[in-house]
Amino acid sequence: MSENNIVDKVAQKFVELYGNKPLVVKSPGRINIIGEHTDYNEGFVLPASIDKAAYLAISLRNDDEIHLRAEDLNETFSISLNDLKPVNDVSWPNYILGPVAQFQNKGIELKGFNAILTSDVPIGAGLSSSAAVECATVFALNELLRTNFDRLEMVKMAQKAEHEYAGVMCGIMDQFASMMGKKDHVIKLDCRSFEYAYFPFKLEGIKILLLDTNVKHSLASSEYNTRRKECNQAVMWIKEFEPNVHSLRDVTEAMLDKYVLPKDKIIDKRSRFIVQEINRLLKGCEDLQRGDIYSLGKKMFETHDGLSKMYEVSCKELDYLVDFVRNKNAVIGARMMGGGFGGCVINVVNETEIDKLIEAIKPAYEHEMKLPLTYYVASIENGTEILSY
Ligand code: GAF
Repeated sequence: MSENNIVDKVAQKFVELYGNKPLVVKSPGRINIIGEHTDYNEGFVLPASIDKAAYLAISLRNDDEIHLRAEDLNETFSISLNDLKPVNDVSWPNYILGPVAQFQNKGIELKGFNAILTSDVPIGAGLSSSAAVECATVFALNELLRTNFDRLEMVKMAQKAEHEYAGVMCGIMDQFASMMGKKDHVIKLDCRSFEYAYFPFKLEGIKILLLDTNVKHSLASSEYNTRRKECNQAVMWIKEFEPNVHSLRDVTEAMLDKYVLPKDKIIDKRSRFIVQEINRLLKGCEDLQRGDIYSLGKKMFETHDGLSKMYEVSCKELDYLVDFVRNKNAVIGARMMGGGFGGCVINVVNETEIDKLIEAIKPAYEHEMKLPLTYYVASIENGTEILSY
């Protein structure tokens, strides 16, 4: 469905249900070219917002009630502002309530509201469907309550919402990409200083193809939090001898050899991947600046191998897809994307070869994994914006 149709449909439904015209905010999902699990280690990432987004239609009420509807699930949920807390039995309201709590935490006087959510970001595909909803909610409330937070502050509020209401101790990448995206550009973000630069990413004859495994293994969020702890443990060990080290961003492989490897092989593997990945991204940005997409593509395969064998956040479905496209002319670079344990493989591909590739890989995957393979050609679009008032 086109964006205009989505907005018309959600606005019309809103009028039917609540009797007034809503504000409609769109916030997109994201891809990440390279730099995975580096954000919470104060490294760099290279994401972009895409043409799949969450849409929130919303208007304030005159009381303390919050009335929510998830249009795609045909579910509703209500709560009072005075009783705000994470919900246990369903997850989607948390991506709206978490952001509301951030306004409360800042001492802002809130009002109740009605909202309808609809989204075409596939859930569990590693495209940040949850960050998209969080960013749409923060942005919409900032507008309606006239709180004037800047985009970076809103990114931080959306990230905190994920920590507190979804229980995933995520880094800043997903919310930053959703909020700050720019059409046809990737964002090189320094996750320590929050300095960022846009790099053009629109190459003649080259497309981004997302292959969705349609699997999300349940250990995704618990393993995510475990990886964070493993990285922190390595930093603690190194810090004892190297006081200027604050995060894996400051660490070299020589330091890992000296202080981490002798103590714990697993923690060494995890942190070594991060140290290598930060360097790989920096070199990958140089490739992009030189227009050498083939060199960047090679690094994407290296990233996948590191995520699979060292960081151990891949799974057999993701590995199958990456191995299938390895050494195929159609594919310049491919790797699993996002937190891991399922979701999408991002492929940088030659446009003319896409149909042939799908014809080969779809039946092979479906036969081997007994799961459907879905695919999207993603375009890079602007970040969070108001679509209608
Ligand atoms: C998830 C998290 F939300 C991000 O912050 C990031 O750490 C990513 O996994 C891995 O790079 O999407």
